[in-house]
Amino acid sequence: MDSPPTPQASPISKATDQELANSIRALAMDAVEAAKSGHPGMPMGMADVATVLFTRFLKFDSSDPAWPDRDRFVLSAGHGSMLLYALLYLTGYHGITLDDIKRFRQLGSPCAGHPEYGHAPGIETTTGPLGQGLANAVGMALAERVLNARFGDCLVDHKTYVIASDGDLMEGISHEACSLAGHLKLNRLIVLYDDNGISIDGSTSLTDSTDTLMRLEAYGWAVSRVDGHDPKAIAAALDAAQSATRPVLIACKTVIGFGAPKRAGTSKAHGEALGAEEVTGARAALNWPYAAFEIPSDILSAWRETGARGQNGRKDWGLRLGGVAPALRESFANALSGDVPGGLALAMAALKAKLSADKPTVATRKASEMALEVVNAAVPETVGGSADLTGSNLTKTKNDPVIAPGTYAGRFIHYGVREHGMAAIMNGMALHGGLIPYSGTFLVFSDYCRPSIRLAALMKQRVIHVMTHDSIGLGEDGPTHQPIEHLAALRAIPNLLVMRPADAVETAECWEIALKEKTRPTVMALSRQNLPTVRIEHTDRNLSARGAYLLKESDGPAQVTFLATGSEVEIALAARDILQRRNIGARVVSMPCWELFELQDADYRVQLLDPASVKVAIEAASPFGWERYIGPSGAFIGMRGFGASAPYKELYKAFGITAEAAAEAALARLKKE
Ligand SMILES: Cc1ncc(C[n+]2csc(CCOP(=O)(O)OP(=O)(O)O)c2C)c(N)n1
Ligand SMILES: [Mg+2]
Repeated sequence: MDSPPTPQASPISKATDQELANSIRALAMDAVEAAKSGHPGMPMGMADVATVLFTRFLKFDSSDPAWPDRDRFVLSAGHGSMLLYALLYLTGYHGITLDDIKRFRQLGSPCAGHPEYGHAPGIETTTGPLGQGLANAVGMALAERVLNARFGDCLVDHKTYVIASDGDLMEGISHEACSLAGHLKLNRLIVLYDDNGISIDGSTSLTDSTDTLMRLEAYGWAVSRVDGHDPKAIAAALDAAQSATRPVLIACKTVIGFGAPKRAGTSKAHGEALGAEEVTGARAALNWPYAAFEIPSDILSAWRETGARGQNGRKDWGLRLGGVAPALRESFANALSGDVPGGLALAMAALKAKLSADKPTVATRKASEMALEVVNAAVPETVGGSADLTGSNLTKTKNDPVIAPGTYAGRFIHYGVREHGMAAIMNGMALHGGLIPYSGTFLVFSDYCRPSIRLAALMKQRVIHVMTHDSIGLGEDGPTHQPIEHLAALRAIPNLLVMRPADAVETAECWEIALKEKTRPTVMALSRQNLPTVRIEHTDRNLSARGAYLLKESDGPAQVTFLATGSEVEIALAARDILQRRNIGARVVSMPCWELFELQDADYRVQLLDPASVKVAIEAASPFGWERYIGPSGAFIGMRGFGASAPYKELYKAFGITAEAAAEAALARLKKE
């Protein structure tokens, strides 16, 4: 389509490849020197590769960083952030100025220590935790293919380029993400591997004997090796990559800290300022006689030309968009807007009314499947998946075709047993735009996804994790599979919604909230075991949206408030009945989402928790965090250690998570008063 031409010599006449690359090197050295902290080695080593990529291959237009059909560029080795900041400044993105670069790593500068999504246009994802960017890129490349299948070459036809380091490829997540990319034949994914043989501790030979090319080849990738300081060789490899039928890894042999007289090729170049003497020496060696932060105008204008190189392509794309059928254009715009269709609210209200009338006794994972049937019919952007637990997570609805190698028109991804990769790939899909990824695994394996969930929260991305088998209620699989501390650990992540619905109605409500949350990821903790419908009176209002609400008022003055989530709401209701039979007024508060509750005004929170009443919290998990709601005098009914293997009803009894125990705890505290 409109891929840029790929001539073998730099199309920019005013400056040589070397001058262009040296301007990156100089900015990196100078910024790190000014900050007295940072990583000069990687940008200096990969400057030649980045120059070839940006001047001849990458499809972008710095005046329109959000152009949907731009190529994505991911600097997975985020410690080399100055490479990206230099490129964004030099190519003319509005968002990073020379002054910002002079304030590298200082408070308020978009040039943060590691690239942060949202700090400046052109930063496609937050990187730094090694391996994550590479896995995000797999998600971006997958999203591109899925959207291409929906909207055609005419609107979606771009590539995803990655710069990845030794560390990126050593991380386990790179296995998960790259093996899936190979399986799915994501041939528009092109990784430039900074094969410098150095990491922080010294030579990579200290710890690694992997033949990385053989490894990636075994995953189904096309691999090649080039001298990373030879523009012609780099261009030839990138040229060949354009027509690949598989994902591509180009190992670029480079010298870390290229140009620094003493530190080049050593781990000393990795992560500290070079020092005045070394910087002076590098300037001489690189034949770069200019002052700190000075970029000669002919070199800067050559870079700016590069930044505008994609303008015609972008304009042509705009014309094509204008020329497609209006319905296609509209659905493309809807997908990119990230808004959920207005019809969702009505459809969910109808589902809730039916559920409240039918009162099904179903596991909330089953209720999630029921909700998803409605969601997926109303929201074309959702793309589901599971890490090899599809039949347990129930994330695949009836009419979801599977996304398979070369066949991307589906809506469901078999991620395989790759939880970490799955979560990072989902982040990449969300960052790409146009899709809403959701997935499934067991809640206990949230630990395997946690670094990526944290980054989704940091980047404000809407990804939805369906995590089933959410307590000892899963029964016989035993303590290895029974989450205990996981809810507390997830609740500790800022900007993450942790939802634990009590029944089918709350589950539908939670799905609606998660879909509408454009700037927060959600983990939905769902039961394996059946639960009764507790919301038997229908209201169109989404009660779960307040995070916690009064499910059952007391008869008579309230002396006790039971607080519960998920499968333990049923137990709270039964405990209330025990007390009411003894004429003790007790109310039940369902708390499907603490984070949303914390956002309510103080009046609502105080009233709901009713300071005058004795508080008993019930959750088949760690008590960690409940102190804030029950106070020093309240009681907690839940887990104090790991679970055990047995039928779940026996486990609830054995661990004392029963209505009787909850009622007893309340009575004991009432007596003390
Ligand atoms: C998950 C993770 N672990 C550890 C680090 C700390 N760290 C930053 S860079 C790096 C390794 C550096 O080696 P390499 O990736 O080859 O980068 P180079 O020194 O070649 O630039 C490490 C361990 C990190 N950023 N992320
Ligand atoms: Mg390295």
